[in-house]
Amino acid sequence: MKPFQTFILPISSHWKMSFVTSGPGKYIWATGVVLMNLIKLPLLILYYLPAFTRPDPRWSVFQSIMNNYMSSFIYHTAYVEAVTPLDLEPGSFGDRVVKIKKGPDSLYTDVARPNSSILPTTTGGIWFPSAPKEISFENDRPIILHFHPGGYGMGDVRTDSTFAARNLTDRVGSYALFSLYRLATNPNGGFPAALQDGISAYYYLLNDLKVPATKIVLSGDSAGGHILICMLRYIAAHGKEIGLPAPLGALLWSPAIDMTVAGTEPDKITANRNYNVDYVNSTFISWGAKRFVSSDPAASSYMSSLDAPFNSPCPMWVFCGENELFYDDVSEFVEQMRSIKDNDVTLRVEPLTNHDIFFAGNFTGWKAEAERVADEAGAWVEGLVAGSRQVMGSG
Ligand SMILES: *[C@@H]1O[C@H](CO)[C@@H](O)[C@H](O)[C@H]1NC(C)=O
Ligand SMILES: *[C@@H]1O[C@H](CO)[C@@H](O)[C@H](O)[C@H]1NC(C)=O
Ligand SMILES: *[C@@H]1O[C@H](CO)[C@@H](O)[C@H](O)[C@H]1NC(C)=O
Ligand SMILES: CC(=O)N[C@H]1CO[C@H](CO)[C@@H](O)[C@@H]1O
Repeated sequence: MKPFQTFILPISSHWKMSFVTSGPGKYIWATGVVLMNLIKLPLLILYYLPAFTRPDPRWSVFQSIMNNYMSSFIYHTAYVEAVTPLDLEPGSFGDRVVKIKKGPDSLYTDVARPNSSILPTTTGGIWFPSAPKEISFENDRPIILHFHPGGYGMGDVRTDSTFAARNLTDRVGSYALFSLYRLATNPNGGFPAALQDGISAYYYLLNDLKVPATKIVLSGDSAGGHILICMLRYIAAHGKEIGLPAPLGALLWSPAIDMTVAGTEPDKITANRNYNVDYVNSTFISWGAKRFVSSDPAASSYMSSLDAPFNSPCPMWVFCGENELFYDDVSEFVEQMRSIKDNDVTLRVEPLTNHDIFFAGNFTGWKAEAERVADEAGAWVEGLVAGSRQVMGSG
């Protein structure tokens, strides 16, 4: 049940296109949405007091309300098609923002090959908790390259990544570089733009900063997890030929598995058994997916990994919440990946939680759970580090 969410004016789509998705209309709209959310707060509190009205009766009133707000927020962002431009200016982040140039042409082959509209370009990243002055490996904690969520439609790292980043760098690695990859909602941002940017960022760590691949953990949540799966598939297929080595490991937090048009069409999303307990709205998913998908038949396994498992270049740790819209896809993906010889895939499921608590848990009422899960990811990475130390010691 998603009560009080349709504080939407009954407007024609023509009016919407001309007013809401551009110019000052967007701000007027946003102000209206904030006001409506304030007004509905007392109603929501009353509504959720009896447990049976909550999305999941085991949730608290607070979790139910925050879920409602989160749902409303991402729905309205998608509704007004709020574009997040690629911002490479340092701003208040100073030297923590780095520009990342494209690598040599030979890095971008097969599905990542440039065409006249989508080609490797300068993008960037933001360091957490600070810019590394010099890369050293005290306590052997690896460097993390992370891809943020947002359905390929939104997410700017600056305003929304503190919780995830702090927990990544405090519990899992030493420094984390959050990629500022091209979003599909920007011009020429469809596939393979984000894959090209992921390749460039990984190459930047290896080549410009001279970080050994065995000291790099790749990480991504939601759509960022989708980018990461594309990268692993790409490294598996072409790494040897183009000189991109396997990283130490990969962390996939609530990854989006299927970004095809069929997989993200509204009927399929609303029919999902977890639709009513997740804040992810079909309008939001189709917004990014429609702009992201490529019609190139060679790229079909990159659009969705279902029924297209591959030999992962490194061990994978996969997290998903029991109440997630993506839960069934993630379980199936893990099972299929495990069916490939030598793949090492760990799955961690958290009861009750819905989408991407690693990113949103501080807001949606799952902070303690998110921190515990980050701890476990840290222990898993420690295990990999100890394993690689043993191999080096014995070699
Ligand atoms: C998405 O959310 C909006 C606003 O909450 C709601 O009006 C719409 O029905 C939702 N979409 C679906 C398919 O449930
Ligand atoms: C986490 O949430 C609290 C309020 O619940 C807020 O004060 C704090 O700024 C949030 N922290 C981050 C990093 O988002
Ligand atoms: C470039 O490639 C993308 C992805 O395959 C495709 O959608 C787009 O139409 C191509 N553009 C041109 C001009 O060929
Ligand atoms: C251990 C740790 O760093 N936990 C942090 C996770 O992120 C939140 C928000 O920044 C912090 O309050 C926690 O301390």
